[in-house]
Amino acid sequence: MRVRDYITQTLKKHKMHMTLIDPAKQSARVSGEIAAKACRAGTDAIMVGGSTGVTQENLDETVEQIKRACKLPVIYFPSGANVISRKCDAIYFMSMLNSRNVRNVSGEHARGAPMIKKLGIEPISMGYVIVEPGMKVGEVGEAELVKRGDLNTLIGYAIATEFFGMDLLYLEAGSGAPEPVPVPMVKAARESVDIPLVVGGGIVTPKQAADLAAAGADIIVTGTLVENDDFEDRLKRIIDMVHEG
Ligand code: 1GP
Repeated sequence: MRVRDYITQTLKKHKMHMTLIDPAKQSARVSGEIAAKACRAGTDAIMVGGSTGVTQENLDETVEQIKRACKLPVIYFPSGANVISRKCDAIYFMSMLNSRNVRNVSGEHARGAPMIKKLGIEPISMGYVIVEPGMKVGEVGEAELVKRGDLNTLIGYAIATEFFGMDLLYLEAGSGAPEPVPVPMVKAARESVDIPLVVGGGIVTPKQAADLAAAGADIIVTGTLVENDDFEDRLKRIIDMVHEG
C-alpha cells in the first residue's frame, strides 16, 4: 500500500502519531533501537530527517536499521535535495511556504524531483509552515516566522496549502521548541482547511498532545522526546492520547 493511502486509511480509524528520528543525533544502531521502542509504544510511522548533519551515509544506515527494527512505513523528512534516501517508503515533498529563500519553497524541489522520480520513491506533498520560535529549522530555512497568535497569516498559509493541492499541512514550532504551536492556531488552521493537519515541535507531554489533537491536529509528531533514555512510557502515554483524540 502506498504510504499516502496508509495515512488516509489510518486517519479514518484514529488520529496518528509519528516518531521523528534524526540520523545526526545518534548512531544508526541506536536509531534502530529507538524505532523498535516507538513501534512497541504504538507509533504509526517513522519519519527520518534533521535540519543539519544529515549525510547520505548516516541517512542510509539509519533507515536500514529502522527498517530492520520495525515494519512501519518510514518517511524521509528532507532538508534539501543534496541527500535523498532511496530506502525510505516515501518522502515528504515539502515546501517551506514561509521561507524568504525560494530554494526552500521550490528550488530544492526542482533539483531533487528528477532523482525522486527516477528512484520511484513515493512523494507526499506537504505545505510546511514555521511558527515562532522556529528553532534551527526556522533559522536554516530562512523562515519569515508566523508569529504566535497571528491567526490571519496562519490561515492564509493553510488555505494556500490546500489550494496548491498539497496532501498535508504541517505546522512546525521547531524541534526542541519550549512550547508547541499554540492550540488556537491549530484550531484556526483546522477550521480553514479539510486536508490532514500535522503538528510538531516542542511536544513532550501527553496533555500537550491531547490538547493539540482535540484542537484538530490529525498527526502529532514527536522527535526530541525519543532522544532521551527511558522515553518509552511517556511516548506510549502520548500516543494513547493521540489515538483516543
Ligand atoms: C521537528 O516537529 C518535529 O521537525 C519534532 O519536534 O523534536 O520538538 O519533538 P521535536
